[in-house]
Amino acid sequence: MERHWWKEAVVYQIYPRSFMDANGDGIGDLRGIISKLDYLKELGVSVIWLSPVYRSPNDDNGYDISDYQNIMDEFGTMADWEEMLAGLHERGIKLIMDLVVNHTSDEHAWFVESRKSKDNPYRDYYIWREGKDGCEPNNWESCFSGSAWEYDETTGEYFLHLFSKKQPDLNWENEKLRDEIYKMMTWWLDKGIDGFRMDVINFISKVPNLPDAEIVHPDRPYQGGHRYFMNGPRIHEFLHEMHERVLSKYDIMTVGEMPGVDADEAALYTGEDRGEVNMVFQFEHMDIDSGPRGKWDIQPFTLTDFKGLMSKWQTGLNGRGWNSLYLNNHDQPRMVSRFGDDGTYRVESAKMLATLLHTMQGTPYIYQGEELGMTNVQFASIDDYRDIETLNMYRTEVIEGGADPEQVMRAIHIKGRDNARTPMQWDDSSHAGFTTGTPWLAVNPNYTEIHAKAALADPNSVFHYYKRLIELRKEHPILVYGDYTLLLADSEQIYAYVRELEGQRLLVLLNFTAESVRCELPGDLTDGEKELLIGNYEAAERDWQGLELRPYEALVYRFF
Ligand code: TEU
Ligand code: CA
Repeated sequence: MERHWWKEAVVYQIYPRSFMDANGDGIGDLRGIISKLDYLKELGVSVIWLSPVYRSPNDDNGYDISDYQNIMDEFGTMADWEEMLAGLHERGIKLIMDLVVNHTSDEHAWFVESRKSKDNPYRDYYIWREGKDGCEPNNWESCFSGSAWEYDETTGEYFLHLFSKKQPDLNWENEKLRDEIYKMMTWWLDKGIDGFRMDVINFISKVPNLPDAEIVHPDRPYQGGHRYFMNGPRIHEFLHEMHERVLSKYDIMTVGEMPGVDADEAALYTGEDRGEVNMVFQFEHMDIDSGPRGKWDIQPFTLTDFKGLMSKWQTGLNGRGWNSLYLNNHDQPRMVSRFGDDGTYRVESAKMLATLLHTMQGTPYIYQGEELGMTNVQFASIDDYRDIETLNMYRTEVIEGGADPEQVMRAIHIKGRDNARTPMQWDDSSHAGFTTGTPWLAVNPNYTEIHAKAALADPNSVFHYYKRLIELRKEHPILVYGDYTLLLADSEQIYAYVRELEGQRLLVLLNFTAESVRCELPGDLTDGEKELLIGNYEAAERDWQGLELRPYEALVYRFF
């Protein structure tokens, strides 16, 4: 397997709106990030993925871009951005920017032109269709509820928006549009950035006649059209073209966010001889608790289900491509609340999950606050929420659909995206030291206990454990490149595996429960001479014949 810096990297995701507010308007900004560069350096991460900072009316917090080559007013200026980049590079940290090119804002100059008339030169930059019998051109549902089509009176046609109606989809069939995107990407790369995280990049190629989706939920007005736009007919061609024209000219890192991709498809996107992207950011393990009706249809899952999914990616992509390792981001609930225990064993389980992420094959991603063990939040009222996905769903289900508000709020508490977006908890002063003003989204009330200042001061904190994991990955290439073999596949309590590289061997043992669990390992593992690389409890003498793992215990051993 080829070695690359982006395989050995640990990425830290900044969601700028919620990271640090420098000017007291309640909104995180670039100068706030600049003030925390030493914190990032201290943690030891090698790459920052910065969620969008481009000009935007903020219908979807910057994922609706009205100008790709300017900075959002609330976040600061291009000079601030340049200072941030220089500050990162001085500290040996690379920067990858979010590239959102499946759609723009409806306030982007291209769309403003496009909607003016049917013969406008920009008309074909977007996906316009006539209605069908006075209704939408097809039955697709938007990812943010309702129809994926919006009627536009000026020309009497509909435009496609897979996300909000302020996020019209770009028409990648149009070569001129593709040229403009490549030019814009080159402009950013020439400013010195180190790569791109590509938003829903496997949605850009749609089946041209946009067929109706199968009716899977007859009780719903719209249906998921995924099979007609996920991994669509020209997707590999477009990505290869982008690689040839832009990406291949730079030593950069590219990660494609790709909902609905499986390991075989991922091998095509990331195969090293194919010239598309370096790694995928996939969702199979994020869908583990989603039922047939989607993410809000929350279902229980077992540890064996989870291990099965994770292992499928570990073995399925080994030597064929490259994966991202994550359990949360700005769209997902907090990992300690979802996969661990955010009560009694918050610290132990946050460290245990971190151990999993940093000891598998792939590139680990840390989402801001994860290194503190930040948790989900339960705001009492829908008025406390800001996320468009959550608000649209609530309106559709409760206000228009008559669903039980309590039940819907429960789902929001478990799955809502604002769980991840409450401001970073820096200290125990008001609003967690995030702002001197009123934060755009309230701080999680547990900030008095969970915050960076306390974590930095406590050698046993989640933060210092992450720091050690990041160092270990630099010291031991086996953590990055080693083969993975699952052990104890049927255990509902323990996640155990072996990593192997060039005659070296590591053993990882993770207790996913709040109880002590006895761990029966094969003889060659219990007998071999080994050293503890990292663990989330005080080191103790172990009886390997009847090994007991304490609640949420994590252990990583190296064999001699
Ligand atoms: O998310 C794409 C995506 O797959 C979402 O539908 C995701 O599954 C959903 O948010 C989970 O609830 C990307 C961005 O990460 C997200 O923040 C944007 O809202 C979206 O694209 C549109 O740009
Ligand atoms: Ca601000």
